Amino acid sequence: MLRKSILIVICLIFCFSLSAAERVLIRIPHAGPELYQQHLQQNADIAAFHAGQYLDMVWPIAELEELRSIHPQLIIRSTEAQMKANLGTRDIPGYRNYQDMLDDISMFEALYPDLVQIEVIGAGWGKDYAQQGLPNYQSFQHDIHAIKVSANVSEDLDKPAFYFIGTHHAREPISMEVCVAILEHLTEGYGIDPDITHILDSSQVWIVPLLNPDGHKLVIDQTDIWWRKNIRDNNNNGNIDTASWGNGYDGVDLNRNYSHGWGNISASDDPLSVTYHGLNPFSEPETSALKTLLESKRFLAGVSYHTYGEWVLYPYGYGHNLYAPDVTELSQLAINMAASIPKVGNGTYTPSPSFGLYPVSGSFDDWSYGTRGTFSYTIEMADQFIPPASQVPVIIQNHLTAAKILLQRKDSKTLRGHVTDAETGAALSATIFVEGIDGHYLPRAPYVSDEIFGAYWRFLPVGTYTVRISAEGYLAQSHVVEINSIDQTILDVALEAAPTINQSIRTVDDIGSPLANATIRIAGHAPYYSDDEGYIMVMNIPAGDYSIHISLPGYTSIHSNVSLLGNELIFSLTANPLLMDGFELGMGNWTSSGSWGISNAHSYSGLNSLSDSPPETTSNETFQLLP
Ligand code: 0X9
Ligand code: ZN
Repeated sequence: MLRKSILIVICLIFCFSLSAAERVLIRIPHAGPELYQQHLQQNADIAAFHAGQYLDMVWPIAELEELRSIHPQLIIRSTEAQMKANLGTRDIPGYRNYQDMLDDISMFEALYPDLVQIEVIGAGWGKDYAQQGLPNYQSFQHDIHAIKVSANVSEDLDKPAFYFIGTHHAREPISMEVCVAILEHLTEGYGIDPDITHILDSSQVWIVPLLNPDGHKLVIDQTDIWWRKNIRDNNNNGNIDTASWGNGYDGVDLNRNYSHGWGNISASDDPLSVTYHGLNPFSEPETSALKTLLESKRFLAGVSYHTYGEWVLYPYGYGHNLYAPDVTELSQLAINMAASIPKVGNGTYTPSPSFGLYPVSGSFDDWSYGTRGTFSYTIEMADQFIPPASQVPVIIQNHLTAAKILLQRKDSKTLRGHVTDAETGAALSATIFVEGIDGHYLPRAPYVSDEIFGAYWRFLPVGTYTVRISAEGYLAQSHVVEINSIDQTILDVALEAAPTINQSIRTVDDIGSPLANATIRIAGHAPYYSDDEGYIMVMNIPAGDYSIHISLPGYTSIHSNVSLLGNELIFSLTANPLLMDGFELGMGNWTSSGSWGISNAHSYSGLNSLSDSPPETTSNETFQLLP
């Protein structure tokens, strides 16, 4: 009895200390994909999902009982008060604010000037608005910093690049802490630990610890502990509208603002939503700053840190079942990294394609892999958004091995080399096409050697491959290479300038009759039009590989990569069908004679087909009308 009344008192204290408008993090145990889909469609703030294990959501307290009546097993994982307490103070190791972060990275730059260089790559909206004189943004004047870590850091040497990014999402501040820990680990280990020494001698590591400094301030200052987005002033009222616990009218979800698949699944066009994708891809200063950095050099691999769920995710994730062209090695590296990171409870992190968590569109990882070819990972750290400050040192320490596994990936199962002009030795930007991996049905940018050094890198599974190296104006070369698990395979290629040729191209129809007035587009040339005999003649073009597009109204266009070597090329175009009819809606398009009619006994597609004696029962009496 006594115990019961104590429980009631505790419960009352607990309940009254929560305001009705407040949100809590709830967990529905054993949730399946249907429940997840249902809440996704209702635009719920989904925090984490492991199919069959749990669905975690940020939920308004006012609507908690309603949800509990449907899911009595529901539990509250953390309250706002707990999350605030978790942030701790800097007296014990805890969460840094913007200034702490800046002081610390500047300290490493001062301590290790040959290894560390800080660059400002952009600023959040806060700085822009403050400079416009808006009073509410004066304490939000934040730059975005990128830290280059490499031996002889001030020189632009021929070293492949890697990245580690923190805080796309404001309420995930440990993602900044892990980035600073990587900086600390690499700098302190250089010259002492042979693995780290080798990493910094042979590569450049770029760390962007705080991509979303404005949003991060809202969380660290406890203005809105659930804030996820940046602080774009969506309603132009000069105020930071965070009043509704993460769902404020302002802000863009930076991890929905990239161009790859932008604006589709799990991204909202409602500015109020926590997953608002912004006005257009790269509408935000944070995402466009990162884009500029990542396009400035070849990044081989990198991690974008988030919380939570204890996952190592790899592309693609903009739809279900999208297995990327490099899936074998993308997943193998994820498996290796995941196995090295202990969970807060038992076991190690779970490797998965990103869609295995849930598909999202416009994300950073898909853009980085899809348009740059970078092996890009999302690591969902920890088992809650803001783990207690006292746990932070252990959790971030647990991620250092995985970071080094990523950085060491280039030392084995890798094809690399330089492409140069055979005569002058100048570096060439050439395409490195690996048969059996490239030309996949899911697009991914081609791997290209860089203009300054002519260097290229490919992570490949162990095996034998035919590799084709091509550059406009040069004769392409094919080479067979062996990739092994011990070290790198080096293939340096000197391309010969292609002789100029006259190339004749002919366009015909399916039965070989000439097609006049077809448009032939060759990359880098003005369009050509075929003559009455179906011919075009391209004069004085360097022999080599070209992308060609041929079109003619009424015919299906052709887009293909071809070698132009001087011998005549013939393209046959297939006429578009005048009418396609699956007979699903009856015989309205046709006049029949005799016993012709519709049968549903067999069909090419759909339910129906045309038959000379319906209803048919055996297949040889029914035929399909193909276009
Ligand atoms: O939804 C996200 O942006 C990430 N999860 S989080 O809880 N930290 O917000 C997951 C992104 C995974 N990437 C893709 N599915 N492409
Ligand atoms: Zn996140």
